Amino acid sequence: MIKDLEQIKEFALQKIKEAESTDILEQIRVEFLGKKGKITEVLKKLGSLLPEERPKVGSIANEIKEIITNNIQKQYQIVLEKELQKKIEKEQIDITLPGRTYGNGHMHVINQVMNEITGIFIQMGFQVATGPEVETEYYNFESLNTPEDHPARDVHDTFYIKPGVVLRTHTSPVQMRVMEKTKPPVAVIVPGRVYRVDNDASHSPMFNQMEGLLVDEDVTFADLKGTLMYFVHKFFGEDTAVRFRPHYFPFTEPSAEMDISCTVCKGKGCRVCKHSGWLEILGCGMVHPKVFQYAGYDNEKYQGYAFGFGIDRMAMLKFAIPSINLLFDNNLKFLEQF
Ligand code: 2U9
Repeated sequence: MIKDLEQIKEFALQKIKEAESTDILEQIRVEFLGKKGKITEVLKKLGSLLPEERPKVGSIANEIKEIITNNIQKQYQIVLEKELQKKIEKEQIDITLPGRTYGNGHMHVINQVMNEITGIFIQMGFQVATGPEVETEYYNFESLNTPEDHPARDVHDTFYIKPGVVLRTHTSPVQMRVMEKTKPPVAVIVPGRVYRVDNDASHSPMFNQMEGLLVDEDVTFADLKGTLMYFVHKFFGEDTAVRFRPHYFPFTEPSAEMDISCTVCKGKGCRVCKHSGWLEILGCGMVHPKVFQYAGYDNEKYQGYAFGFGIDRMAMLKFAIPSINLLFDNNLKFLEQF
């Protein structure tokens, strides 16, 4: 029996030495020291021995139990250390890997263009003015010499909030408000959102406009031409040609529209300029005497010029953007190009 016990011990120690995980060590403990374990099985046979042999065999068995227990504990520590090491290696973070980068946002192309245009006029001495987008019919139409029966005042062209109150159809009411509060000389530009009942590839019900107004003594149409030509050459390039065509606006007299040589074909003729070589970019004129009367200005003493254009249209022409909707869809693939 002692021989059996010695063999079991050797066998157990060998297995413990080879064990590579804490799970296996637990299995070994059960296999040798458990209730149905190998040592227990031997001890069960103790009764078949002579009474004088029992204490000796019993004490050897206990000794072996202790040796196995100690060895399992020692190996347990070694294996645990190794397992921990493996886990650390597996979970190691490579701090030299480049981090995740997040693209920087940037200004919307409309704001970029708005700032560039504003900058050009500020350089020339204009001040920036803003005003409400919900306006009275008086400031939006009447004070600008646009009579009640004018087609622009129709519900098919203007969004009415309630009788007498509209979403402004141009930024002109701001200039009227500025004139009411300020004595000439006045030189303002007014950027802002405007609203019209209109929706197709080149029209959106909301768009961004920039208007300008200059009032002083001895102001002529030549000043207007010079200012607008300076602006166009700065914004579209020095080689841009301009031409003025007579037009009609209720708030200016005389009035004109200004064209520039096509930004795509440089005037040769293409699809964008409908083979004319020219692109219409703005409207302008000398402030109508009646508008000065509404503002309380002496229309004998003062003259003024005014102009207006769509900022979205300017951006479309500068960057050859085919549809105004692209500017408002917020598609990042489109916007990231600017
Ligand atoms: C006051 C007096 C006169 C502003 C002007 C235009 C001509 C014009 C349109 C062009 C395309 C706007 O974006 S658009 O639809 N504007 O053609 N605007 S003169 O004249 C004024 C404004 C205010 C007190």
